[in-house]
Formats: sequence, C-alpha cells, structure tokens
Amino acid sequence: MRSNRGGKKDVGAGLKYSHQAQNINGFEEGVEFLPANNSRKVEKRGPKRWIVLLALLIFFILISLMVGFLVWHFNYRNVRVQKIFNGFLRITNENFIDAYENSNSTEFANLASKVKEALKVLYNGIPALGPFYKESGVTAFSEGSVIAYYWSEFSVPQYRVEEVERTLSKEYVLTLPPRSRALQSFNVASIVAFPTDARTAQTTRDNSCSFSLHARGEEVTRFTTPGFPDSPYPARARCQWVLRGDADLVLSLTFQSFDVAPCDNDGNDVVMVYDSLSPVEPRAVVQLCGTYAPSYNLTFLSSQNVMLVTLITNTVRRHPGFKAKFFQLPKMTECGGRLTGMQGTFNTPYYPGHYPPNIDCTWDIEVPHHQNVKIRFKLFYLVEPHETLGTCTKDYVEINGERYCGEKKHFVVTSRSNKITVHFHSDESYTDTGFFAEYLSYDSSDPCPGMFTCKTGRCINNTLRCDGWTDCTDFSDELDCVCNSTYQFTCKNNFCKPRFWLCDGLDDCGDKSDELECSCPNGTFRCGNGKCIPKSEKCNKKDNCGDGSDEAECDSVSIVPCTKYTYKCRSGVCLSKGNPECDGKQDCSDGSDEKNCDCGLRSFIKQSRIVGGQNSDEGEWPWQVSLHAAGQGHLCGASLISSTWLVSAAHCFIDELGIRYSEPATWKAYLGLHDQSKRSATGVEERGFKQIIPHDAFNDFTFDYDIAVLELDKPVDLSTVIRPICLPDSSHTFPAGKAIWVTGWGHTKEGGTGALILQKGEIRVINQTTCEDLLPNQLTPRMMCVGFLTGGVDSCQGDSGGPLSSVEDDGRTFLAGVVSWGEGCARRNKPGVYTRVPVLRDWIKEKTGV
Ligand code: 4AZ
Repeated sequence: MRSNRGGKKDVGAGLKYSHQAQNINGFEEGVEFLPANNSRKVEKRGPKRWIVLLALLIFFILISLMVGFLVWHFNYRNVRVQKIFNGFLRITNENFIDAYENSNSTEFANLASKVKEALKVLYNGIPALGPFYKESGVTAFSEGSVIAYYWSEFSVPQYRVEEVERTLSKEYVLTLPPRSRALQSFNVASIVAFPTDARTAQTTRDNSCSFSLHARGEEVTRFTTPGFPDSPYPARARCQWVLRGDADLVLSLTFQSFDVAPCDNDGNDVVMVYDSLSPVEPRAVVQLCGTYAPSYNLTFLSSQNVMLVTLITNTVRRHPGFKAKFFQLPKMTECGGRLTGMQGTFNTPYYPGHYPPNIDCTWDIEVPHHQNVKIRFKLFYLVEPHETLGTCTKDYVEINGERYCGEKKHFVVTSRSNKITVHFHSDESYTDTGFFAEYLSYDSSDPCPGMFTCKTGRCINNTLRCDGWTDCTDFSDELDCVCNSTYQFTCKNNFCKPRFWLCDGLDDCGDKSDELECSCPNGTFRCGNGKCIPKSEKCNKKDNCGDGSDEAECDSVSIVPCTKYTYKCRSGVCLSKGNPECDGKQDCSDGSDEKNCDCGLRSFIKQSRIVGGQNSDEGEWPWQVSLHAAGQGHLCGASLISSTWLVSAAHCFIDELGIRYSEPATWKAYLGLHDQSKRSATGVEERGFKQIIPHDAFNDFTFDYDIAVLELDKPVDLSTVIRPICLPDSSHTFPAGKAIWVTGWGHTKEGGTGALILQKGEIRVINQTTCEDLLPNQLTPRMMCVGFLTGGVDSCQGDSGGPLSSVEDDGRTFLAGVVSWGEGCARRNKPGVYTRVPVLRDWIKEKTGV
C-alpha cells in the first residue's frame, strides 16, 4: 500500500516517502513504508508525524499571509496618487488693487502667501485631508472683495481618494486657530475646490503658453492660438488665456474662427471656456472641439468680469486653432420684465449669443381682459451636458409650474387667464443659445378663429384636418376622423392615409397596417419593384427581383455573378453587398471599392441646428456651386466632382430667347460661396468654363437625361469650403424613404425670389410606383421623386442643376441626384423630380474620366 496523504495523485508524490527523499530534505526522518498489518507501529509513530506536518502547514500559511499582506501594503494600500484640486475662495476683508492682476508684483506675492498659509491651516485642521496635503499655489486674483484662484496638491493613498474628494467638495470657511499670527485679521470664506483633470493641472503650473488680457473701455481685444492662421497650434499644448474686464462689468467672448482637431472620444484636443479663473467643471461654460463654420454662433457671456479660456491638445494633427475677440459690457441689471399688449416677442439675454451662466429672468405677460395668452417658442436651445434626462434641474424655462429644457422644435404654451409668467433660470455651468418666443392674445372661447385648434394650441387650416398628413405636431388634426374611403385607407389605429400609400414599403400608419395586406403572401419577400419572391431567394446571390433589391441588404459579402445591380471590383468580380464603395470597409480583395474616396467629406462639424430657418452653415455643402449667366446673376446650381469637373442639369444650357446658354463663355461658376451678396469674400473662387457637355440623349420636352458635365477653365484648390462630392457607383441604391438633402439659392417659395444664403432642406426618396401615380406618364428610369407628399420642403426655380446630397452614417456624402423639374414647388402630392446619378455614372466617367 502506498500512503498518499499528501493529497497528490501524481507519481512523483510517492517519492516523498522513500529513503532517498528523507535524505534529501531531512524533515521526514524515521518515516518508512509499513506493512499494512504493523498496527502498533502506526499508532506509535503516527501522532508525531501529524504534529510536524501540521506545524509545517501553519508555518506556510502564516508566511503566505504575511507575504500577501506586504504585497498588498506596498503595492496597493500604500500607493499614493497625486491629486490636484482647483478652487477659489473669497477674502472678505480685502479690497482689490490693480497690482493683484500682475502675478510678478510684491502685492500679489504677499497676498498669495497668506492664501497659501490659510489653505495649509484649513487642510491641516481637517483629519481627512491634513495627512495628505502637500502644497498649494495661487494662480490669480479678481474683484469681489478679492477672489483668489488656487490649486492644491494632495498625495493620497489610492483607497482614500474618494474620501478626500468628498471632503473637499464641501464649502469651507476658515476658522483661525488661536495664536495664528501670520493670518491675523485675514477673513476667508466660500472656500471650494474641485478635482482637476491631470492635463488641466499641468496648465496650472506651466506658464509657457499663458496669457493675461484686460479689456479696455469699449475696445475689442483679440487673441488667437499660437501661430494662427499660418501654422498649426502646438502639439501637446497646455495654453490658457485669462480674460478680465473692469469691476462690475461682464465679458462677451466670440470665437470668430474655430478649427481644432475633431472631437473623438479618447484624448482629443479641447478648448474650454470657464466663467471663473479656475478651470473647474462646475464653472465651465462650454467645451469646444472640431471645426465650426463662421456662421455658427460662438458668443459666450460671463456672469462677472473674468473668464478663462484653455486649450489642451493631445494630438499631433495639424489644425490652425482659433481666432477670438472679447469686450466688456455692463452687467444686465434687469432680465425679464412686464410685457403687455396684444402681442410681442421676448428672448433670453444676449440671444442669439449664449445666455450667461447664473442668471434668472422673469417675464410677466398680461394681455387685455377676457383674453388668454399663447406663447410660441420659435427657437429653443437649453441643452446642458450634465442634465439628467427629463429632469430640467439645471437650465430651464418654467411656465404654469411646468419646466421645459433641452432642444425643442416649435412649441406653444397657453395660459388659463389673461396673465402668464415665464421664468428662465440658468445655473452656474454650461450655457446655450436660449430661446426666442412670441406671445399673442387670443379669445379662449375661440382660440383659432376660422381654423382648427391643435391640442398643442397651434392653429391650422381646416382643410388640413383628417387629410392623412400630420399638421399638428401631436397628430391631433388626424384623430377622431372618418376616412373618405374613395381615396383614403383606414389604418388599424384609425388614422386616414392616402390609398396610394398602401403597400409602398413605408410604414405610413405608424402601426404598419398599410403594409400588411399587400400582394405578397406570407413566406415571400416583396421586392423594391413590388414583385413577390420566395423568402428563400433573398440573399441567394441571384437577382431574383430583377431590380437587385433582394441582394441589396445581405450580411455577408460574397462574390456573385455580375448584374447591373451588383458592384464590380476593379478585378472584374462582383459583390453581393450593396453600396460598398467608400464605406470604410474593404470589400473587394484588390481594395478598389475604397480607392478614390477623397470626396464627400465636409470639413466642418455638421450642426444639427438650422439657425434662423433653413440657412446652411458655411462650408456645410462644400461641393455646391453657383452658376451665373452673364447679366442675369445666379441661374442654376452644380456640384463639384473633382478639381476641374462639375455636374449640373442639361436644361440649364439650352439656348433660349436669343441667349447662348450652351456657350461656356456665358457662364461664371462660384465655388465656396455661401452668401450671393458676398461673391468676393475670402474662400470664394470664380471660374469660367472650358466646355459644357450636356447628355446627348437629353430631351428638352420630357427632361429625360437631364444631366451635363462642365469643365472649369482652371482647376480649383480644395479648401475647407471647396470639396468634391462622391459619385455613387452605377449599382448604388437610394431606397424609398431615405432622407436626402437638397441645397440651392433657388426661390424660397413658388413664384418667389431667390435666397441670398445657401438654403438646405431634408427630403425623402419616394417610391417610383407611387410617384408614377402622382405624376402620370412623366417619369422615366432616369428620374426619381424626392420630397414629401405633404409638400412644404422642395427644390424650386434656381435650384436646378444642384446636388441631392445623400449623407451616409459616417458623414461621407454621395451625389444621389441632380435637381431637374417639378410641378410648381412644395405642392402637396407633387414632389420634386431629380436626375438619377447612378444610372448616368458610366456616362459621367466616359465624359470626364472622374
Ligand atoms: C426649376 O424651375 C425647378 N419642385 C426646379 C425644381 C423644381 C421645380 C422647378 C421641383 O428650376
């Protein structure tokens, strides 16, 4: 028998009981193999051996515990982290003198050392802080009586960091210990400190890129990032600008040009503006990164006479940085007020600039007796990055006890009497552009004379009631309707929808009931062209539908037989994946689907807001070109597809009324243009044409093949406002329902006049069969309807030739179509018609080589 008390089953364990083993380790002297029947011997010797083993075991356990403890102690418990806190305090019995603005003055140094002493006394008196406190530094002073801005460094064991942060987050008042001679009659209150981003902490101590500017009188003071605009700002920079005004004034800061590295999540470059001279999050007004178009409002107001701007860069990307200006102005003494009369307007302070932090305004609105008040918010932006969704605890508007915050489209609030109070509150951090509102008096018994009243309070024309289109934002015009069965369909949820929307592949009812009883039976797939195929034929690498729609959205990318709906790699093989070109994923083994992709990206951040209506931001559509005919100004639009070629509509170049529109010399192209009245602005390029090539199949009666390519007389240099759009492959699909942007300087209403600022409108691709019903016998396969059947958003005269820009998820934009024609503009059931670019892609390639 072999004893195996060691618990090990492996062969080597047995050696422990061999004599050889005893000689080696010497511990197990006297241990030997026993015959199983030698029970006496076992009894006699067993206990001794047990004791030795137990002692050994205890010894090893103790050693391991000790080693573990030491490892934990030295590696974790005792590991200290350096923590910098930024803060400010108020010295209540001191008056501000000019010398405090200069950190090299003796006065500054004297007061700073008192502040440091006060902080030392304060921290040493708090058990949770004292043992970890290292040192403090004073960075600035400002008025009121005197505010000192400082940083404090702590060296804290990792496991106590949270406790230190919690302790410091309280507001302290300094109570001096008896016999504190250095701080005699030094009264300090409102001491607060906040944890600081390690990168900001470095700025606090490093003065190499630190600037101090004081606004003088009514003068505007300007500043820029180092090297702006000729060279990029330094990589890994820690810069700060201390901005000051005179006591009791406030500051207005505007970034006139802003271009730093794009905002990506990890370690991007960032500009912060603080309503304080301390870079602390609770006093941050805004965080900016990326690029903003010059037309975007980047004006920020302070609540007192100081502001701090910091630039922290982590990347080595080459961006010019910013150009900014600031000036001082009197503090707003009265915000809000009493508003009377039948109607009027009011807005947040400094609108459309960002309202200042820490402000409250109340408007008491009173209209004549027996009338009620309706407030219409036209623009509403009270977005706070740290707001918990739906709580409105930071910045808000309060009316009738209800709070409103965030970003809102047009909304109306009504009163229950002839009076209403609107209260606006902005807290101490992050501001936005605020709101612009209109108040109107109305008769409560008839809020919308001769019109239908939406539940939101909005008035709409009676003809819009129960017509299948939502005109009230809350659908109230489409509720409780009896549908007209000859031209309407009753959805399961009782909405009435036009019959021609049945089975168009779009969920028009909202409950999909308009798409349920379509001609395709269960187990079949409805193709884009209405054909039904067995579900098993979807994604089987064959074009069973005949329009490629069954192979368009398949997960795996595989090589399939080439059809006109498949993408062909340069190697000649065709892919099952729809729209694979320039999507950031290499699908062709030769990489050809990701070649020539230097197109379709704008250099500015796409702002979701349309400031002042449908104006575009500058540089938002850098491929948009304005075509001017001699003596007639802007007539058509076009799209830049390379540094020398444009795509436009053929119908713009037909000779008419003795004018030779087909002649290149008749035209001038303006690239990088935003405002038609500023054609000589910097960034705008003017070019003539070398040649105009209309499609030779263009039919000026039907407008079939309405496309032309134009060669510039001289190539353009690409810039932030001049960039080409991507041309979609001939297999590229823009499915029904897809949102696409149309842009141009055309008429803003039918029979109206052209726009000065480039306009934009978001419209949707309409199913070809639906459109054929709406515009019977007029559509050809080269045409596509895009718009809303409700009307309202559309292209119009003067937009012709311009782009239909399809912005993909990654921001890359493809030229989906060219503005061609329509029955009027923005009419119901008369969407605009556009030339399909994929269908004519090969022709463009043939004529331009692009
Ligand atoms: C035009 O006359 C025109 N609503 C362009 C587009 C549309 C109508 C007219 C589409 O240039």
